[in-house]
Parts: sequence; C-alpha cells; structure tokens
Amino acid sequence: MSKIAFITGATSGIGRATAVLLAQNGFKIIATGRRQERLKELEKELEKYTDIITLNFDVRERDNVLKAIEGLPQEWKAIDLLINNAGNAHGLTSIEEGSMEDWNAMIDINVKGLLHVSQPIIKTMVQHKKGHIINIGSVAGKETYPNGNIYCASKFAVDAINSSMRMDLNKHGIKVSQVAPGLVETEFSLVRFKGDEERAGKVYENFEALKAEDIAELILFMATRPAHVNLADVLIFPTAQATATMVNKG
Ligand code: NDP
Ligand code: 8X3
Repeated sequence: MSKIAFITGATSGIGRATAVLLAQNGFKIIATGRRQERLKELEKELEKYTDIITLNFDVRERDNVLKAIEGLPQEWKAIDLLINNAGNAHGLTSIEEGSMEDWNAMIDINVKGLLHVSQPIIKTMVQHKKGHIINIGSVAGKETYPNGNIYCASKFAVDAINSSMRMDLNKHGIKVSQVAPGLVETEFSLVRFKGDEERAGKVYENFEALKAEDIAELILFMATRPAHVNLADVLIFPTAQATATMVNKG
C-alpha cells in the first residue's frame, strides 16, 4: 500500500521538489502552504503520478492547522511520513538593528509552526506505533554566523527539538531525522531580503549552490531505508561550501 507523506511548505523550493519526487516514487501526498494558486498548480502536476490533497494554512495559526489536519478524510489520517519543511529567514541584520517583527516571524514559523503541525500528527503516529518525521534544520542550526542571530536561534531550536523528539518517540518505534542543508538556491534569500532580487541573487553567485532537487533526493533516500535504519541527522553542503561562512567563490 502506498505511504502517505505530509509536506509543509510545498509551494516552493525544497518542499515542492520533495513533493514532486515522493509523488513520482509512489507516495500519496498531502502538500501544504499559504499560496493557493501554487497549491492548485502542484495538485494538477502531481495528479499524474499519485493521489494528492492540498491544505492551505499558515503554520503560525494553530487552530487552523489543527482544523486542517482533523478535517483530513479518514483514509488519509494515518500519515507515514511528516516533512517539517515550512520556514524561512526574515532579515540578515546585526542584533542591535534587528526588527521584532522579523524575529517573531522566524520564531513563530520555524519553531512554533513546526510544533503546531507535529503534535497532532505525532499523536496519530503514536497510536499506530509507526511513522517517520524528517525535520528540515540548517547548517545555521549547527553554527552561528554574523547577523544570523535569530534565524540561527530558530534553527538551533529545530536541532534540539529534532534530537529530543527522537528520544521521546523512541519507545513508540517512530523514526525522527533531521536534514541540515547549507546553501540551497530557492526563494529563501528572496524572502530573507524581502523581495530584493539583486541581493538575493548575489548569495548564489560564483559557485554552484545546491538545488532543491538535491535535498529532495536525500529525503527520498532517507524515507525509503529499511525499517531498522534511521539517518538521524544529515548535514549537506554544496561542494564549494565548508562551513556556514566559508564558501569557495574562486
Ligand atoms: P522557500 O522560500 O523556497 O520555501 C519556503 C516554503 O515555506 C514555502 O513553500 C512557503 O510557502 C512555506 N512557508 C513559509 N512561511 C510559511 C507559513 N507562515 N505558513 C505556512 N507555510 C510557510 O525556501 P526553502 O525551500 O529554501 O526553505 C525550506 C526550508 O529549508 C526552510 O525551513 C528553510 O529554513 C530551510 N533551509 C533552507 C536553506 C536554503 O539555503 N535555501 C538552507 C537550510 C535550510 P507559502 O509562502 O506558500 O506559505
Ligand atoms: C539557510 C542556510 O546559511 O543561509 O538555512 O543560513 S544559511
């Protein structure tokens, strides 16, 4: 029987590429995001390969998240694979100049949003004594960098949640894994720099960044290991990158 994958932030970048690849490899897909047009487009594209449901919610709004998950048809409730991907950076500013609005957004989306989605799905996984959760962290959750402050803090939180979630769910036979990417060319920098395309483009100049599809391939590999194997925490860089701040641009 096909496994059911629930992917947050499937309207662009890593989440979208993962939804496509998992669909092409036999998973049924529940894809979420806020941009309804893009959810519709994705639905159309993936219907060729598999069954798909799209859910529109902001991960910050817990009541809406719960309603959407509770409202899933009965045969879609036993989610096998949860990919906690929705998230972003907002700003890249020295701490004394940072904006509370940006800080709240990163904490509310990257940390609290992940919890809003995870808890109801975990409850069902616990009942079934099976499941796999893949949290998308970051190299920014392994090391800090100048001006990364609250984004790094939010991804350090994901790193901590990932490992403690794995401990808590160990007794239930549920796998918990993290993918911690370095630089991946997506809409990430466009969001971080509030639509400034020139500044966003510069981040990926003069070296070959990872593509969203590279991360999707890793996620597919992790999700299809035998039941006794868990890739618990994978740091993935483009070859040109050695640390959060060391990138060989020639
Ligand atoms: P994108 O900006 O391309 O995608 C972000 C996704 O998250 C979109 O689908 C967006 O959908 C969704 N999202 C953002 N805010 C919310 C919200 N409030 N509620 C619901 N969905 C939301 O970036 P990436 O694909 O790069 O990012 C995916 C994850 O990967 C993030 O967690 C990011 O921190 C992490 N990451 C990215 C790296 C990179 O270099 N790109 C490196 C390391 C980690 P919509 O706007 O439709 O809601
Ligand atoms: C995204 C990677 O280095 O821009 O998490 O923080 S980085």
